[in-house]
Amino acid sequence: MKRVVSIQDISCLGKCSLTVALPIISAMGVETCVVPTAVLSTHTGGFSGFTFHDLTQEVAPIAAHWKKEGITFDAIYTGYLGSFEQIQLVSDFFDQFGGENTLIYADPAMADNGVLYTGFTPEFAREMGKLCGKADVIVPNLTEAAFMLGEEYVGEDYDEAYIKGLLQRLTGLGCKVAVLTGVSFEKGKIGAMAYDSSTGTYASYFNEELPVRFHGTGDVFASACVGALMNGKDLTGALKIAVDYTLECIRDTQNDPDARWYGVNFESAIPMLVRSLGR
Ligand code: PXL
Repeated sequence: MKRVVSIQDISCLGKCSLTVALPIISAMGVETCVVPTAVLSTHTGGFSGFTFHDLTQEVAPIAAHWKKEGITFDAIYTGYLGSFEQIQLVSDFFDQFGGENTLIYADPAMADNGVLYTGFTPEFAREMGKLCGKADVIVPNLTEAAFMLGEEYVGEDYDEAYIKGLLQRLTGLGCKVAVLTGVSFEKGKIGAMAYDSSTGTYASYFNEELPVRFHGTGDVFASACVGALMNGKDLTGALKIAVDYTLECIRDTQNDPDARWYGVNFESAIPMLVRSLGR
């Protein structure tokens, strides 16, 4: 069985970060270890008065213990990080546990729709860009990509040439593969496009775009995509599984009269995700 470690916060309610990564990657038949970087009562997207308990001081001791135990990982999956210090610690974690047999997979979860999430600055985004430069695969959305590169966010006004250029500039940060999420070239279709700088090839996959937006879909996509890669899928296959699953989650949420505004019904779509692996 493959073993992934996910390093990000745990938002106790709100369906994002570790409460999404753990169930999704586990359901895909992959052991999921965690390094919780902070405990929040909820995510920061739309709640006010959330609690925040920083766990930065735990990261190095957890890593040291695992090192002593001789633990290795097939992938290191990083998500939302709360400070420059955490970025540095995660960079150190890559140095300690990275290697030929370990996929470093970074989701620079920090922005959407042209704006940074509460508490982040453009300087933080550039630092996250440096961390992404150490990864094998990164999965930003268009806003995160622009902030990491210090570029203007172009909104929905772009074409395929722009996305290809953006992907190349992202791999210029140092990562091997860049995946852009939330890409749409055609009304009613949305998906992901990737560039593998080691082969100079692009991959993409699109499916239906529903006229709704929910919080947490980036984390759902990132978790399903790394789970698919750990199941031996190639890049195109992983994009397909992650896009189709994210769409199914959004559809289930849209069709649920009791759906909560703060996340998607990723749970009800898990059987579909597992079937899509063909296991
Ligand atoms: O979904 C990314 C995420 C993770 N963790 C926290 C967040 C967010 C997005 O808002 O606030 C704490």
